[in-house]
Amino acid sequence: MLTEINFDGIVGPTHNYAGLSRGNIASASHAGNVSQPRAAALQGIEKMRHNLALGLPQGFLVPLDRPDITWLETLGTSLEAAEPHLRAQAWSASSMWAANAATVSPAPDSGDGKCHLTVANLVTMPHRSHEWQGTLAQLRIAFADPAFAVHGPVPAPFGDEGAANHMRLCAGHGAPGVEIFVYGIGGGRFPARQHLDASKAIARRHRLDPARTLFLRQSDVAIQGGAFHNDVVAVANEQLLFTHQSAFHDREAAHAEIRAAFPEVEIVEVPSAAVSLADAVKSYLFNAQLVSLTEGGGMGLVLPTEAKDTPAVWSWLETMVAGNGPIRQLLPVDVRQSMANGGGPACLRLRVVADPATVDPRFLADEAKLDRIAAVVASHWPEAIAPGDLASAALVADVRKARASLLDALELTALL
Ligand code: SUG
Repeated sequence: MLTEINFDGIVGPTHNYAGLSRGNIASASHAGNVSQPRAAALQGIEKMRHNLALGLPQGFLVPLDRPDITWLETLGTSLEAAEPHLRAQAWSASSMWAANAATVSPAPDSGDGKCHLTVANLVTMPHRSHEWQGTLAQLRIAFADPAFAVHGPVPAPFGDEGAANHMRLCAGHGAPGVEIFVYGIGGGRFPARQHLDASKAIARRHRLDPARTLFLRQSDVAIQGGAFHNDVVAVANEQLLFTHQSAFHDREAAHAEIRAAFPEVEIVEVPSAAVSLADAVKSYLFNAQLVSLTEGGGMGLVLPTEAKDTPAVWSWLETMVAGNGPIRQLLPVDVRQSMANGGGPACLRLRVVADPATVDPRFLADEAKLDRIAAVVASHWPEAIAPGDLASAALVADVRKARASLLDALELTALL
């Protein structure tokens, strides 16, 4: 049976705050702070447990090999000799944000009846531009079954940031959907990371029906306000689109296109007058996992605790759930370590609609496996990383050993 599985990126042992993402306000404002990789990974594991307890199928992707010496070698340098900005770019644990791992088109949407995945090239940000190789290696193992078609990246220079700029509307996860690609146009102070040509290439490769595929422009106001990905200002699930008023370039035209392609859509829009764009970005209200609860429970919003701490946001949400709308439950989770680098609950997961029996079981989670992962994290992940530590050879040895222990525990040493 086709069902939605959330694959969370396990936070890697090199998680640190180097302020690498221009246009990502949280990343810039926490630059130079001391990170807590162990706490970060444990927060992510608790989120997975939380979602399992809701009855939601859960999978994961493992951290990449960082610091990425191979990448530094291609730049003619090494960990010891690299300039500090390149060294930090080699160390980043940014693959934790699995919403940027790939774009996924479920089988019912595709002309060949396969679930298609295109690994994201992430070319806009140097520290993320060398993620795709390690991510693709995992996707090829996890989704090796003929039910899937796994594609390499769209070539540069067409920037692609994966599912973070992609939404799907459907009557049910296993039914044919309308896929919405949201792209940006550059030119402002902050970069637009998703190119229209990349989105169109993915739609062609995934054999999507043009009548059920939309390309909508993200508003410049949103990008310049810190929404470096569309999933910072909008999220969809089944027939529901939950969006901020300033998400799209031409709001009326965008809503009209969506309604024409998918007349059953319900658009829940948060007006700027109730929640400013700044509060939406700060609280990551829209970077929630909008999930279908079991047994006619309606939908739930798995939100960062920051949403609760932002008065305008929380009062709007409380009023909304008290009404008769599709979202019935507000479910805050603590992912503060990730949030400080601009990654909320939805950034940490990649949604794949598939039959779990077709997924390599090594990438699927249950409580017992999460216990095993948590035990490795508790004994091997560094407690703290300060900016100066990135030059430490001892720390490099520690984080390599930490990752190897995890891969060993998960029987994924092929990824070493
Ligand atoms: O690409 N942060 C990530 C956050 C990605 C969030 N994902 C989604 N919205 N789906 C980014 O900006 C910060 C890294 C640093 O500064 O060290 C970073 O890469």
